[in-house]
Amino acid sequence: MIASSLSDKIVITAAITGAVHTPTMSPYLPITPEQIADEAVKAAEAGAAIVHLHVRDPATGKPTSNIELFRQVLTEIKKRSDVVINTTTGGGFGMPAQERLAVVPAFRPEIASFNMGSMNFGLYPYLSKPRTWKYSWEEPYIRATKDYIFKNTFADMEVFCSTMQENGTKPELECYDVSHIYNANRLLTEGTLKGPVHMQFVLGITGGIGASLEDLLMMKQTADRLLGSGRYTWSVAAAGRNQFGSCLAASRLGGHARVGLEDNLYMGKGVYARSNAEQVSKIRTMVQETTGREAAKPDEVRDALGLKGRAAVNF
Ligand code: KMH
Ligand code: ZN
Repeated sequence: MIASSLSDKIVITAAITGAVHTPTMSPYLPITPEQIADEAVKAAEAGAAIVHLHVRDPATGKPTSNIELFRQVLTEIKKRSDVVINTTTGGGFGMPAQERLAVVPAFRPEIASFNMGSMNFGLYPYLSKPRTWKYSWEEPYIRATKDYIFKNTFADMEVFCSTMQENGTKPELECYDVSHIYNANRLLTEGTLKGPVHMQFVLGITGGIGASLEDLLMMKQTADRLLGSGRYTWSVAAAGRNQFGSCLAASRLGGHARVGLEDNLYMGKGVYARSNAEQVSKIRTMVQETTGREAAKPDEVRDALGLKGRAAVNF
Protein backbone atom coordinates (compact mmCIF):
# COMPACT_ATOMS: atom_id res chain seq x y z
CA MET A 1 0.00 0.00 0.00
CA ILE A 2 1.67 3.23 1.14
CA ALA A 3 5.23 2.00 0.75
CA SER A 4 4.70 0.82 -2.82
CA SER A 5 3.51 4.19 -4.08
CA LEU A 6 7.05 5.50 -3.58
CA SER A 7 9.01 2.38 -4.46
CA ASP A 8 10.56 3.92 -7.58
CA LYS A 9 11.37 7.16 -5.73
CA ILE A 10 13.65 7.99 -2.83
CA VAL A 11 12.48 10.41 -0.18
CA ILE A 12 15.50 12.44 0.85
CA THR A 13 15.24 14.27 4.16
CA ALA A 14 17.81 16.92 5.04
CA ALA A 15 18.30 17.38 8.78
CA ILE A 16 19.72 20.86 8.68
CA THR A 17 21.41 21.62 12.00
CA GLY A 18 20.18 19.42 14.88
CA ALA A 19 21.32 19.63 18.48
CA VAL A 20 24.17 17.15 18.53
CA HIS A 21 26.95 19.14 16.92
CA THR A 22 28.35 22.43 18.22
CA PRO A 23 29.75 25.43 16.34
CA THR A 24 33.38 24.50 17.04
CA MET A 25 32.94 21.18 15.23
CA SER A 26 32.32 22.73 11.81
CA PRO A 27 32.40 26.26 10.41
CA TYR A 28 29.53 25.24 8.11
CA LEU A 29 26.98 24.35 10.79
CA PRO A 30 24.00 26.71 10.26
CA ILE A 31 23.25 28.77 13.35
CA THR A 32 21.08 31.83 12.72
CA PRO A 33 17.46 31.59 11.51
CA GLU A 34 18.56 33.07 8.17
CA GLN A 35 21.30 30.47 7.77
CA ILE A 36 19.02 27.58 8.77
CA ALA A 37 16.27 28.70 6.36
CA ASP A 38 18.73 29.30 3.54
CA GLU A 39 20.33 25.87 4.02
CA ALA A 40 16.88 24.27 4.03
CA VAL A 41 15.81 25.97 0.79
CA LYS A 42 19.06 25.00 -0.93
CA ALA A 43 18.78 21.41 0.31
CA ALA A 44 15.27 21.29 -1.19
CA GLU A 45 16.58 22.66 -4.49
CA ALA A 46 19.19 19.88 -4.45
CA GLY A 47 16.50 17.20 -4.09
CA ALA A 48 15.40 17.00 -0.46
CA ALA A 49 11.63 16.55 -0.20
CA ILE A 50 11.61 17.00 3.60
CA VAL A 51 13.67 19.28 5.83
CA HIS A 52 13.97 18.40 9.53
CA LEU A 53 14.52 21.45 11.71
CA HIS A 54 15.92 22.50 15.06
CA VAL A 55 16.82 26.07 15.98
CA ARG A 56 19.82 27.60 17.75
CA ASP A 57 20.48 30.76 19.68
CA PRO A 58 21.89 33.04 16.97
CA ALA A 59 24.41 34.60 19.39
CA THR A 60 25.97 31.38 20.68
CA GLY A 61 24.79 28.51 18.47
CA LYS A 62 23.31 26.70 21.47
CA PRO A 63 20.22 24.57 20.69
CA THR A 64 17.03 26.21 21.93
CA SER A 65 13.27 25.65 21.78
CA ASN A 66 12.55 29.36 21.26
CA ILE A 67 9.23 29.63 19.42
CA GLU A 68 10.03 32.97 17.78
CA LEU A 69 13.18 31.54 16.23
CA PHE A 70 11.16 28.61 14.92
CA ARG A 71 8.62 31.08 13.51
CA GLN A 72 11.30 32.97 11.60
CA VAL A 73 12.75 29.78 10.13
CA LEU A 74 9.43 28.17 9.21
CA THR A 75 7.88 31.26 7.61
CA GLU A 76 11.00 32.00 5.59
CA ILE A 77 11.24 28.45 4.25
CA LYS A 78 7.53 28.33 3.43
CA LYS A 79 7.82 31.61 1.54
CA ARG A 80 10.63 30.29 -0.64
CA SER A 81 9.94 26.56 -1.04
CA ASP A 82 7.20 23.92 -1.09
CA VAL A 83 9.44 21.44 0.78
CA VAL A 84 7.77 19.42 3.55
CA ILE A 85 8.74 20.92 6.90
CA ASN A 86 9.40 18.46 9.71
CA THR A 87 9.98 20.10 13.11
CA THR A 88 11.89 18.40 15.88
CA THR A 89 10.21 17.46 19.13
CA GLY A 90 13.53 15.97 20.30
CA GLY A 91 14.86 19.47 20.89
CA GLY A 92 18.25 19.63 22.59
CA PHE A 93 19.86 18.10 25.66
CA GLY A 94 18.33 19.19 28.94
CA MET A 95 15.02 20.42 27.47
CA PRO A 96 11.94 19.04 29.25
CA ALA A 97 9.48 17.05 27.12
CA GLN A 98 6.71 19.68 27.21
CA GLU A 99 9.13 22.37 26.04
CA ARG A 100 10.26 20.16 23.15
CA LEU A 101 6.65 19.54 22.13
CA ALA A 102 5.51 23.20 22.17
CA VAL A 103 6.38 23.68 18.50
CA VAL A 104 3.51 21.36 17.50
CA PRO A 105 0.51 23.31 18.91
CA ALA A 106 2.23 26.56 17.99
CA PHE A 107 2.69 25.78 14.28
CA ARG A 108 0.65 22.64 13.53
CA PRO A 109 3.35 21.30 11.17
CA GLU A 110 2.63 18.61 8.59
CA ILE A 111 5.07 16.20 10.25
CA ALA A 112 7.27 16.21 13.36
CA SER A 113 9.75 13.87 14.96
CA PHE A 114 8.44 11.61 17.72
CA ASN A 115 11.11 9.87 19.82
CA MET A 116 10.10 6.31 20.60
CA GLY A 117 11.63 5.72 24.01
CA SER A 118 13.96 6.85 26.75
CA MET A 119 17.65 6.16 26.27
CA ASN A 120 21.20 7.12 27.03
CA PHE A 121 22.32 9.59 24.35
CA GLY A 122 26.04 10.10 24.71
CA LEU A 123 27.94 12.77 22.88
CA TYR A 124 30.87 12.57 25.27
CA PRO A 125 33.07 10.55 22.82
CA TYR A 126 33.48 13.89 20.98
CA LEU A 127 35.66 14.97 23.93
CA SER A 128 38.38 12.52 22.94
CA LYS A 129 39.48 14.96 20.23
CA PRO A 130 41.28 18.00 21.71
CA ARG A 131 39.67 21.29 20.63
CA THR A 132 39.72 24.96 21.44
CA TRP A 133 36.04 25.65 22.03
CA LYS A 134 34.51 28.77 20.51
CA TYR A 135 31.77 29.13 23.14
CA SER A 136 31.79 28.33 26.85
CA TRP A 137 28.57 26.24 26.72
CA GLU A 138 29.91 23.66 24.26
CA GLU A 139 32.25 21.54 26.35
CA PRO A 140 29.88 21.23 29.38
CA TYR A 141 26.95 20.48 27.03
CA ILE A 142 28.84 17.58 25.49
CA ARG A 143 30.30 16.41 28.84
CA ALA A 144 26.86 16.36 30.53
CA THR A 145 25.59 13.70 28.11
CA LYS A 146 27.63 11.06 29.99
CA ASP A 147 25.04 11.29 32.75
CA TYR A 148 21.99 12.16 30.69
CA ILE A 149 18.83 10.26 29.91
CA PHE A 150 16.87 11.37 26.86
CA LYS A 151 13.47 10.98 28.52
CA ASN A 152 10.55 9.69 26.47
CA THR A 153 8.46 7.58 28.85
CA PHE A 154 5.18 5.94 27.89
CA ALA A 155 3.38 8.80 29.63
CA ASP A 156 5.40 11.33 27.60
CA MET A 157 4.70 9.45 24.39
CA GLU A 158 0.95 9.45 25.04
CA VAL A 159 1.01 13.24 25.35
CA PHE A 160 3.16 13.64 22.23
CA CYS A 161 0.79 11.36 20.32
CA SER A 162 -2.41 13.10 21.35
CA THR A 163 -0.95 16.56 20.77
CA MET A 164 0.14 15.59 17.25
CA GLN A 165 -3.26 14.08 16.52
CA GLU A 166 -5.06 17.22 17.75
CA ASN A 167 -2.92 19.34 15.46
CA GLY A 168 -3.03 17.14 12.36
CA THR A 169 0.72 16.53 12.59
CA LYS A 170 2.00 13.17 11.38
CA PRO A 171 4.53 11.69 13.81
CA GLU A 172 7.79 10.46 12.32
CA LEU A 173 8.85 7.69 14.68
CA GLU A 174 12.50 8.07 15.64
CA CYS A 175 13.67 4.54 16.51
CA TYR A 176 17.20 4.33 17.91
CA ASP A 177 17.05 0.68 18.83
CA VAL A 178 14.99 -2.46 18.38
CA SER A 179 13.00 -1.85 21.58
CA HIS A 180 11.69 1.41 20.09
CA ILE A 181 9.99 -0.58 17.33
CA TYR A 182 8.35 -2.68 20.03
CA ASN A 183 7.23 0.57 21.70
CA ALA A 184 5.75 1.77 18.40
CA ASN A 185 3.92 -1.52 17.98
CA ARG A 186 2.59 -1.29 21.55
CA LEU A 187 1.24 2.23 20.96
CA LEU A 188 -0.36 1.07 17.71
CA THR A 189 -1.94 -1.96 19.38
CA GLU A 190 -3.23 0.16 22.25
CA GLY A 191 -4.71 2.59 19.72
CA THR A 192 -2.64 5.51 21.01
CA LEU A 193 -0.86 5.75 17.68
CA LYS A 194 -2.74 5.59 14.40
CA GLY A 195 -1.19 3.89 11.36
CA PRO A 196 0.17 3.77 8.79
CA VAL A 197 3.34 4.94 10.46
CA HIS A 198 6.52 6.45 9.07
CA MET A 199 9.69 5.40 10.89
CA GLN A 200 13.17 6.84 10.98
CA PHE A 201 15.74 4.23 11.98
CA VAL A 202 18.47 6.27 13.69
CA LEU A 203 21.68 4.26 13.69
CA GLY A 204 25.02 4.70 15.41
CA ILE A 205 24.08 6.93 18.36
CA THR A 206 26.08 6.17 21.52
CA GLY A 207 23.35 4.55 23.62
CA GLY A 208 21.41 3.13 20.66
CA ILE A 209 21.91 0.37 18.10
CA GLY A 210 25.04 0.42 15.90
CA ALA A 211 25.20 1.23 12.22
CA SER A 212 26.35 -2.03 10.67
CA LEU A 213 24.37 -3.64 7.85
CA GLU A 214 23.30 -6.30 10.33
CA ASP A 215 21.96 -3.60 12.65
CA LEU A 216 19.95 -2.06 9.83
CA LEU A 217 18.57 -5.46 8.80
CA MET A 218 17.65 -6.20 12.41
CA MET A 219 15.64 -2.96 12.57
CA LYS A 220 13.87 -3.62 9.27
CA GLN A 221 13.18 -7.28 10.00
CA THR A 222 11.78 -6.40 13.42
CA ALA A 223 9.49 -3.75 11.92
CA ASP A 224 8.40 -6.16 9.15
CA ARG A 225 7.63 -8.86 11.69
CA LEU A 226 5.72 -6.63 14.11
CA LEU A 227 3.96 -4.20 11.76
CA GLY A 228 3.88 -6.21 8.55
CA SER A 229 6.14 -5.75 5.54
CA GLY A 230 4.89 -2.91 3.32
CA ARG A 231 2.53 -1.62 6.03
CA TYR A 232 4.79 1.22 7.08
CA THR A 233 7.25 3.57 5.41
CA TRP A 234 10.78 3.99 6.67
CA SER A 235 13.97 5.94 6.30
CA VAL A 236 17.45 5.74 7.76
CA ALA A 237 19.59 8.35 9.48
CA ALA A 238 23.05 7.32 10.62
CA ALA A 239 25.57 9.22 12.69
CA GLY A 240 28.90 10.39 11.33
CA ARG A 241 30.82 8.36 8.78
CA ASN A 242 28.05 5.76 8.58
CA GLN A 243 25.63 8.25 7.01
CA PHE A 244 26.02 7.66 3.28
CA GLY A 245 26.58 3.89 3.41
CA SER A 246 23.53 3.34 5.61
CA CYS A 247 21.34 5.55 3.41
CA LEU A 248 22.46 3.71 0.29
CA ALA A 249 21.77 0.36 1.94
CA ALA A 250 18.30 1.59 2.96
CA SER A 251 17.61 2.67 -0.60
CA ARG A 252 18.45 -0.84 -1.82
CA LEU A 253 16.02 -2.31 0.72
CA GLY A 254 13.13 -0.06 -0.31
CA GLY A 255 13.63 2.53 2.43
CA HIS A 256 14.36 6.23 2.31
CA ALA A 257 17.30 8.39 3.32
CA ARG A 258 18.06 11.21 5.73
CA VAL A 259 21.28 13.17 5.37
CA GLY A 260 22.28 16.58 6.72
CA LEU A 261 24.61 18.27 9.15
CA GLU A 262 22.49 17.20 12.13
CA ASP A 263 23.88 13.70 11.69
CA ASN A 264 27.20 14.11 9.89
CA LEU A 265 29.48 17.10 9.29
CA TYR A 266 31.56 15.49 6.54
CA MET A 267 31.47 14.42 2.89
CA GLY A 268 34.20 11.86 3.46
CA LYS A 269 37.19 11.36 5.74
CA GLY A 270 38.53 14.76 6.78
CA VAL A 271 36.45 16.68 4.22
CA TYR A 272 33.82 19.00 5.66
CA ALA A 273 30.39 19.20 4.03
CA ARG A 274 30.14 22.88 3.17
CA SER A 275 26.36 22.68 3.06
CA ASN A 276 23.42 20.36 3.54
CA ALA A 277 22.75 20.60 -0.19
CA GLU A 278 26.13 19.03 -0.90
CA GLN A 279 25.16 15.94 1.09
CA VAL A 280 21.72 15.82 -0.54
CA SER A 281 23.29 15.91 -4.02
CA LYS A 282 25.72 13.18 -3.08
CA ILE A 283 23.12 10.71 -1.79
CA ARG A 284 20.76 11.59 -4.63
CA THR A 285 23.44 10.63 -7.16
CA MET A 286 24.55 7.54 -5.25
CA VAL A 287 20.99 6.21 -5.04
CA GLN A 288 20.04 7.13 -8.58
CA GLU A 289 23.15 5.49 -10.05
CA THR A 290 22.86 2.38 -7.87
CA THR A 291 19.12 1.71 -7.81
CA GLY A 292 17.58 3.97 -10.44
CA ARG A 293 15.32 5.55 -7.81
CA GLU A 294 14.78 9.27 -8.43
CA ALA A 295 14.35 11.90 -5.74
CA ALA A 296 10.69 12.23 -4.74
CA LYS A 297 9.07 15.66 -4.94
CA PRO A 298 7.46 17.21 -1.82
CA ASP A 299 3.91 16.72 -3.13
CA GLU A 300 4.59 13.07 -3.91
CA VAL A 301 5.71 12.64 -0.31
CA ARG A 302 2.61 14.44 1.01
CA ASP A 303 0.51 12.04 -0.99
CA ALA A 304 2.37 8.89 0.03
CA LEU A 305 2.59 9.75 3.74
CA GLY A 306 -0.92 11.13 3.94
CA LEU A 307 0.17 14.60 5.08
CA LYS A 308 -2.46 17.31 5.42
CA GLY A 309 -0.72 19.79 3.09
CA ARG A 310 1.12 23.06 3.50
CA ALA A 311 -2.07 25.15 3.47
CA ALA A 312 -3.12 23.58 6.79
CA VAL A 313 -0.10 24.55 8.90
CA ASN A 314 -0.09 27.52 11.26
CA PHE A 315 2.76 29.58 9.90
N1 KMH B 1 18.29 16.28 19.92
C1 KMH B 1 18.38 14.90 20.19
C2 KMH B 1 18.39 14.61 21.65
C3 KMH B 1 14.74 14.72 17.10
O1 KMH B 1 14.97 15.72 16.45
O2 KMH B 1 13.60 14.40 17.44
C4 KMH B 1 17.51 14.00 19.39
C5 KMH B 1 16.97 14.46 18.09
C6 KMH B 1 15.80 13.81 17.57
O3 KMH B 1 17.49 15.34 17.47
ZN1 ZN C 1 16.49 16.23 15.09
